[in-house]
Amino acid sequence: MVLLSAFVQIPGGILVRCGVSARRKRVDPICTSNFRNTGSDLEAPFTLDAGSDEDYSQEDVDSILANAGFTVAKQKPKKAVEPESGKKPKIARNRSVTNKDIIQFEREGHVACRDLLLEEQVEDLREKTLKVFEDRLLESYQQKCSVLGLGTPGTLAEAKESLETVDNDKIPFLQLFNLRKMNPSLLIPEQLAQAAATLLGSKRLRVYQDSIFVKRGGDGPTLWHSDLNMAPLDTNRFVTAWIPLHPVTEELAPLCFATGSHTDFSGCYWKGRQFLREEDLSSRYQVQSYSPLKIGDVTFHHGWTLHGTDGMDLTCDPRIAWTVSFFCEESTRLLPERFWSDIPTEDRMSYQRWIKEVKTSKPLNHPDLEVVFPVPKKKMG
Ligand SMILES: O=C(O)CCC(=O)C(=O)O
Ligand SMILES: [Fe+2]
Repeated sequence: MVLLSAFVQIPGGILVRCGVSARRKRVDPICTSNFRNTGSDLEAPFTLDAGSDEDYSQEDVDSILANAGFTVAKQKPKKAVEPESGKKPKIARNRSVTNKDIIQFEREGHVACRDLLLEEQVEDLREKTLKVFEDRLLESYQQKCSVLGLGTPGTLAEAKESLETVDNDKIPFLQLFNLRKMNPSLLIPEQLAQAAATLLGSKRLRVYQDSIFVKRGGDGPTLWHSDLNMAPLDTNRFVTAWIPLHPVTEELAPLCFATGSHTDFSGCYWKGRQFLREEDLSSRYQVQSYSPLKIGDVTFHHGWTLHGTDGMDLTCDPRIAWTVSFFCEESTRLLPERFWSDIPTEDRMSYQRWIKEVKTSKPLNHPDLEVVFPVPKKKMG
């Protein structure tokens, strides 16, 4: 299949960017919200399938569009990325985000991209993230103690002793932030950044944080929450990729999503933002997980989507996931008075460094929040 893109004019004089499948002779409009968000600049991220075995000219594309009743607009489409003949594409790509994925993400606030990553990529991520996690175990325990109001213990033994005073059910997982900063060879896979940019309809994307979640046998549920509720960002354009580092079945606490909650403005008035955390949400939302998930599958949830998990049975092996959260570059830092008062503190260890160094209401161009899309040369996996 060859995918190219072109701008076409639909009745009313509106320009829409379309994906054109020359072999299948099909034209699919790219999500119109991308078009709206980018205003008069119609460039939007669009994945081109690099594994083509046939070459189609612009004339072919134009004639497909004309047959489909469209008028081809003057803007030139981006050139399709073709691998050099006889060579494999540099980044092995199992699949990329489809228009259906984009629409599902916009409507439901979550989507699973099966086989987005290659098995060897996930194995590499597992090895590197677990090594950092083991080396920094104390930090992870300190974060947990601090979130639970138990201060900052100086040793692992002290931390474990403190946590023993807390009901297991109140400890959802061990977590460590920004492992990519602790091991520079831990790279964000290109497919991930590309997929996130496509889902958000963003031309430039930064990383908010990466994080490992180690949910051990006997750990309690991950309470309902939305990631943006904990992030000091002024934005609606934020997405988290959840990457299981091994196959995840229903017993291993897959992430569950409250469908449509990212656009449910009245949800906060229903039970109150904090009270929602332990609520059974099934009377208001369709709650969905994507289990079983296999290695290479990735789920994406919007920054405002409510999500959580069940607790883990005592006999279960740890369930381990690595996550990367991305936001569109035009987002700004929230004013302290709008943020600090009643916001859960889970992410504080993650942002405490850069938050002091960026001005409120200004673009977040801090080196800790690096640009990952467009994909920088050399820096990604
Ligand atoms: O893995 C978990 O239990 C929680 C993950 C989560 O909250 C997230 O990815 O945003
Ligand atoms: Fe989350």
